[in-house]
Amino acid sequence: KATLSLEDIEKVVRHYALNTPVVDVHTHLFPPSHSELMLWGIDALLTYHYLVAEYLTTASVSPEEFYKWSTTKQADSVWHHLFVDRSPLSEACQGVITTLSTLGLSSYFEKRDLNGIREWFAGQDPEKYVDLVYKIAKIRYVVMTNIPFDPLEAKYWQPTPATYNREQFRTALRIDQVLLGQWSSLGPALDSLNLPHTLEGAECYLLHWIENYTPEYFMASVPSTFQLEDISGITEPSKIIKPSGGLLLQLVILPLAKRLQLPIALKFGAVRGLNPRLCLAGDGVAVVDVSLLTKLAKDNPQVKFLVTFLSRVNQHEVTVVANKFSNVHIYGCWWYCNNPSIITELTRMRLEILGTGFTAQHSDARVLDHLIYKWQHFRTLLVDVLMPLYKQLQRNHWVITESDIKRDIERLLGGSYDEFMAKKIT
Ligand code: RAT
Ligand code: ZN
Repeated sequence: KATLSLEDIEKVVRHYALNTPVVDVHTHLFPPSHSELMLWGIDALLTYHYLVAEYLTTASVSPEEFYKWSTTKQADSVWHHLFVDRSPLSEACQGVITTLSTLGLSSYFEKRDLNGIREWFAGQDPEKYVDLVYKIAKIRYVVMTNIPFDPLEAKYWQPTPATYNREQFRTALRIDQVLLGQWSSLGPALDSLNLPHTLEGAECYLLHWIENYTPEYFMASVPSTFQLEDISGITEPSKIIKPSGGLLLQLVILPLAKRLQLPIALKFGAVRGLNPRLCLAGDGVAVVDVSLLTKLAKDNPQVKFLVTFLSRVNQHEVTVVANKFSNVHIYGCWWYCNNPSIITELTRMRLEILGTGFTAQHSDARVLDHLIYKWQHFRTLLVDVLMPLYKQLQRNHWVITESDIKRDIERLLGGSYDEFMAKKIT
């Protein structure tokens, strides 16, 4: 084997980090078949909730007033406030600029010509635009977030699912309402299938949607108030009416996950409605107790857990948990951790503890075009994180080939996820 020179290592790492097709394990995207649910284009980009939060902290308009406006008016206002009156320095603003620039629209920048940009998007066909964005961002496939409790979404799946390109979009069964034990949503959902408000009813409901979606995994945001229950004294589970989120997880989700070999993706650390006036833009972050994950992983060795944490403070501890349990797989730098400074630190730390046994990033894209900047920004940072590690190996005479680097980067960008999903655990 011929080892690469330091200079060649740099070239090869850059090439594969920037060009390897990725699996995007968590997004909020929908295919064109889901019409209004598919968000794309400049107005959707400008009204992304990350930007709305940034805008509302300094604009002289109340959240209530802002949310009454049309999307076009909201987008106009965000553009003027954050891109014309100020430089777009934040990561969310940089994302818009990277996206437009990559699409070849930088000629509109000098005049800050939002309407010119709008005209360009108006000329795109949604189906072809998906292909274009996938090509630019080099996406193998994305996993959607499919919420059966949302009637706006459910109508695209029932009675039979809409036709879309299943090679581009895969499904995930999102069950936040279940972990919350939110019977105001669960009740009507179960009623729609004439099911009782019991553990069995909940199981039948989930089985119905698993058959409908054929999901990759269950996904839920773990509420900061979430608690496991003491189930040792429960003799007649079928008699429990409107069980809590803890009971639903312990007596329905975990057994289903084990029986069907369906992993559970858990998201820890979001504080919903930190400022409720901001609606979707109002969620915050909290440091959480990682021992809940450890307990779940230890007590359920035959269930796979995909996990991500929102607080930077939790990252080191959870990486150690993933280093101890083969049924725990870390994915992505989530939301408030999806900033270059934190991505760099997190990815380096994870590599140092886990090698390539994790999924380095997910986009969390809500707008199709997000795939462009979120992946471009991450890929560039990955080059800088990997370089010193390969250089150190090379200095110590470890033979490094192009195919080694290709293999490692493929793992970080989706291969480790595929391996985790496919492996047998006992
Ligand atoms: O990042 C986001 O867009 C958040 O609003 C959340 O949706 C988060 O990613 C989640 O899936 O809970
Ligand atoms: Zn998300």
